[in-house]
Amino acid sequence: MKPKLGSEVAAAKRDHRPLVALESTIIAHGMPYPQNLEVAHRLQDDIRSQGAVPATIAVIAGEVVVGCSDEELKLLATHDEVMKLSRRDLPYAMAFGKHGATTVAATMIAAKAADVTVFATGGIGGVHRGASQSFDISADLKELGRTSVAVVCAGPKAILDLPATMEVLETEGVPVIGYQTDELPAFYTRESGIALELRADRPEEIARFLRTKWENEFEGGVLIANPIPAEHSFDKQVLDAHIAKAMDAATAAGIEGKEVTPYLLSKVKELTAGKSLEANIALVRNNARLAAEIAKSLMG
Ligand code: PSU
Ligand code: MN
Repeated sequence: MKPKLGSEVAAAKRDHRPLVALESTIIAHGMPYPQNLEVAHRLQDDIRSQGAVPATIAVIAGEVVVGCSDEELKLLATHDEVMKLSRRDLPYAMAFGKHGATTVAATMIAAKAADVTVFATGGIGGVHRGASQSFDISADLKELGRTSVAVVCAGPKAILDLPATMEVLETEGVPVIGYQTDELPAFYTRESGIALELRADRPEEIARFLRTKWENEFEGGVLIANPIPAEHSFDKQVLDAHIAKAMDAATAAGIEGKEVTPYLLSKVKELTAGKSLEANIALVRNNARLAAEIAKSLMG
């Protein structure tokens, strides 16, 4: 795959400046308009103000773009026919000239193709609760197993089966590094009750780990788990109750497959009177800043 580079990204590559990839599913399917467009811009600015260069990734009219322009962001945020693209969907969108927002899996593929190895997102997909019946396991996990990109996230969302998600990551050989924490964060909460064995307290330590991993031919991704800032964190019990309700609603409405994640997200937002969206924005921005620091460290 040969992605089209946005002008800022192309210039950054020429000047050997640090780059941070951003996904677009969060824009097209993860948040409502107009917040989604505002957030898309704010994340790019957060990365720039840390001295790195943002590369938002999507498919526009069949072309894989690394470094979306303002017009392309606007299209993703407002157009009503934007596909949600994971690994399996990417070549379809390319073949038929579709617009598509990239999930964590597809963003990793395009980022790697453009030699961008640090990527910031909100939460990754994982093993859904009830997966032993539904087989609903996000392609993000397999992608992390094979594609050498560091993904900075706030942990898998508690709508997922977290212990099962950790097991699959282990099977796939994906290191999960807690940033300044010994516990897996769970997106809206800083705690999950799941201990992490790998921890780093500074961006430089993460950069050192990535260099060691990839220079020694341990191909595959790394998950950096960066807890939501404390002032935005939800109480775990309260959140668990909302999630249980959202899942009941999803079952009652017969929601399946790739619709599940967006549905649960919007339901939780309703149940928390919008507070979950604010938290979502705060944690992605926090991840963008950390990713920029890691990318800078990797250059040095
Ligand atoms: N988590 C969020 N917001 C999102 C997603 C996850 O908080 O928008 C998106 C990401 O793009 C992730 C995708 O890669 O959902 C996973 O979808 P699925 O479970 O269908 O693989
Ligand atoms: Mn799924």
